[in-house]
Amino acid sequence: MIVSGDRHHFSRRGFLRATGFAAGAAAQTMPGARKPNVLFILTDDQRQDTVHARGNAFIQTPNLDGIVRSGVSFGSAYCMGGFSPAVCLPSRMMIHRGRSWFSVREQPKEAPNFARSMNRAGYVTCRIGKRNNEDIQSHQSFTFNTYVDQEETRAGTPGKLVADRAVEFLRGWTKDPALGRGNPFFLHLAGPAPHDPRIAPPEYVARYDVNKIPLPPNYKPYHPFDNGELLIRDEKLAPWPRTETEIRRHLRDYYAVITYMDEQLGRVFSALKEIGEYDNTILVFTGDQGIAIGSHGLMGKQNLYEHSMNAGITIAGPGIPRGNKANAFAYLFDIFPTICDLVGAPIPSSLEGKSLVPILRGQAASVRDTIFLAYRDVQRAVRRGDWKLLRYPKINLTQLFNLRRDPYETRDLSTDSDQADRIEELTALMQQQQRLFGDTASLTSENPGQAEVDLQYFNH
Ligand SMILES: [Ca+2]
Repeated sequence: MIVSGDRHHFSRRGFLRATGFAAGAAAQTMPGARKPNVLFILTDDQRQDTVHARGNAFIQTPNLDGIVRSGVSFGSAYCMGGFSPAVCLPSRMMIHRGRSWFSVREQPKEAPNFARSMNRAGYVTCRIGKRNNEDIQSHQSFTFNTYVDQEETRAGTPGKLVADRAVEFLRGWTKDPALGRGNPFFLHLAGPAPHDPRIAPPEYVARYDVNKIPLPPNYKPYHPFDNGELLIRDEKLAPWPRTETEIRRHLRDYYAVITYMDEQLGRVFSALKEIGEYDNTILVFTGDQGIAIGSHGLMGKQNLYEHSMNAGITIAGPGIPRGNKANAFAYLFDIFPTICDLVGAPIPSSLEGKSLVPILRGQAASVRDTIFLAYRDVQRAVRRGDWKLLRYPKINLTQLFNLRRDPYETRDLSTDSDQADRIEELTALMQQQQRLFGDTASLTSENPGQAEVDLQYFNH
């Protein structure tokens, strides 16, 4: 519980006592001019297209719009996928450790992580967020860490507690020399919103007319085949067929939570301005991955379509161009080396993530020409240029999409005879990426399962 007033809050010990933050490593004071602060906002299950300024005319997100308009947005920035249905976990491990999901689990405790690099660069590091399906081990490297999951969910105020504690931290940072002023801060907000249960205060729900919410262009009542993961929890959040009424209701609740959360983030931005640090803070915003909610007849994030894996990244702040869109490919695990690069901290040589700074500075058009996505051993995808190939090895099924002409992945071109060479080429690229990342999964089954979906079975 947070105690109001500032009598003892933000001395290191007092801050811990007052807020329940767990103490980890301390920053090392660096001589010379102070580096920019970093505020890294990682939302949970937030689709890239749920920000007004990114082109969703229906949703209200004035504060996230502010970041998008003042920075560079990477529109092809992917969660690489996951080794478990709780995709949050592998995604967050990859983000904290700067590694792909094929190697991230085998890292020794002393391996590089985001907070450790920022500590060494002289930052006071503070993480406020969820505990469930997070990289608990990496949290121990933060100077301060606190968990909010249960309280936040119980209260039905998604994002409020995270913002409360962030504001407390920022105000405390200005007052205690042991905490701040001498050292810049790295504040990482990783709250549980807008993950389900999606419960916003009623006045936020009332802002959205459930009958008018547009369905996603790739809305379908059913997924056309068994993608290997249709029986899990997320897919049971709505019955089959996914009716338009049901999906609109889910989207209304989702949007209401995002709007409420956006307002809470606005309080954090106000606190940054109040302490005079807004212009000296690099803002990074992404979701750990997206989600389907009716797209392709799916509800969850256990698939490799764009709405589920392409979460987008926006970076804004000192020295970063305003209102730009970057077409370059990125993985979310590029954020760690990118921030190190931006603040002049050494990038650990073992990382698989790459700095996006050459793109931000206009020195390079891209740092990757290929994106490889993987979900357990049941789905693989590869993207190069406008083309994306998806492969479902358990049923020997392939999809091919041209994302420039068909960004919503609705026209599968895999059976077009004039695409045979392209499929061969992209399959070889997929195999090459498998070798690169140490992925040993087979792309073909000798005894493939049934692709058709038995609806009676799935609705029980
Ligand atoms: Ca998530």
